Amino acid sequence: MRIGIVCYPTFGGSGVLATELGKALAQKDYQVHFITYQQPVRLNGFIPNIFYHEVQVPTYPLFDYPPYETALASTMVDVIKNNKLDLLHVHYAIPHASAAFMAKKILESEGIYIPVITTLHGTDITLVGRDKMYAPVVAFSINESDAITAVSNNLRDETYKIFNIKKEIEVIYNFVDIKRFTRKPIDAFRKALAPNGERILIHASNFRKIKRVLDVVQIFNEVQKQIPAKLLFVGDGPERQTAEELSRKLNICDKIQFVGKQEQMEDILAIGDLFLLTSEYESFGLAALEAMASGVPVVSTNAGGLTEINIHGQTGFMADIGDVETMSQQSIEILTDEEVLKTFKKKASEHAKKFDINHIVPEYENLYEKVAGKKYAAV
Ligand code: GMT
Repeated sequence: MRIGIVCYPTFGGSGVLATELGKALAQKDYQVHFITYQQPVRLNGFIPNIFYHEVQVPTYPLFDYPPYETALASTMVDVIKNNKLDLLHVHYAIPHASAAFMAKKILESEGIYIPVITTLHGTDITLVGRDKMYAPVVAFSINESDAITAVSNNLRDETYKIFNIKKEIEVIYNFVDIKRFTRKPIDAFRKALAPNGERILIHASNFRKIKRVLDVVQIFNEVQKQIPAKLLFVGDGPERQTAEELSRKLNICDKIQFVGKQEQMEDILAIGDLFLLTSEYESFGLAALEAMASGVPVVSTNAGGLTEINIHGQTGFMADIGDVETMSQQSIEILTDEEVLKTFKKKASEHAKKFDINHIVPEYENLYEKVAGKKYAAV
């Protein structure tokens, strides 16, 4: 089967998920065509069965805002026609679902039928998508998709609450490649960061406001008062500077490292003892799942779909959004005793197996069969 995948090529979870899905499909002999404005971050090197088509957006002095969506729809049309794609799978509704609708209609006028699957990832619904400047287009193009998936039950329910969606939304959870994330810790790396055997806490995100990274700094501040510890901040974004300022103000900046955007998350997580995710909302929390797969327990908020992956008291703990005090106590509870920590680590990695790539990718394959089946029936 020939599949077009459209996603954001950056470090965000939706792009990561779409890229890992494409790579897994290519290994199973699907022909996968990525259509994005930049090479997706986890798509490096030559991979058989994978093709990358860059969306070029011509500029013109008249354009204050270059029309990316138009260029994307035109590229979709070109790639679908010239590579005889069987279906288009778009990740993140804005503007991918509406561009796909446009491409579908153009092709229809030429007698070509292309089914479209839209996967909803989170802020495309709960934050940006509900903005009244986007909402009508988002709702319309979701409804026009041939199949819709959401990455958690919470996101499915939120979508039904926010928009008038008339179709079924199938939940297909995010996944992780367990084999890849069960790395042995690199001793030299651990020693460089925590030379005296300190516990290592990790937070990874795009540092958007929704992640509440200042809560991470506050929690760490409380933890390091009780336990020798270091904090690793992975990623970059708008709130990084404020987080750095707070760590200087609290006089703990020698215990915190900001390492910026990193590709080898499996090596970083392998040296971790605890993952902190303090978000105001997470449709799923792929970063937390990758931590768990690496045997790192998670202290998180109980926001959105996090309750569907983090088991309170087993794989970590959860608390209300902004409840720094409880999350600090929970972190200390996990990190103080070696045996307790071991038990949490074991449970975290065991539970992550439920979301292994080998269980979840076949769910997408089944959906492809169903949707492409409709295509052949329509021809
Ligand atoms: O979390 C982000 O800011 C990135 C965002 C994205 O769209 O790339 O992540 C969303 O999709 C991920 C993959 O499905 C989910 O694991 C994240 O929970 C979700 N983020 C939010 O809902 C805030």
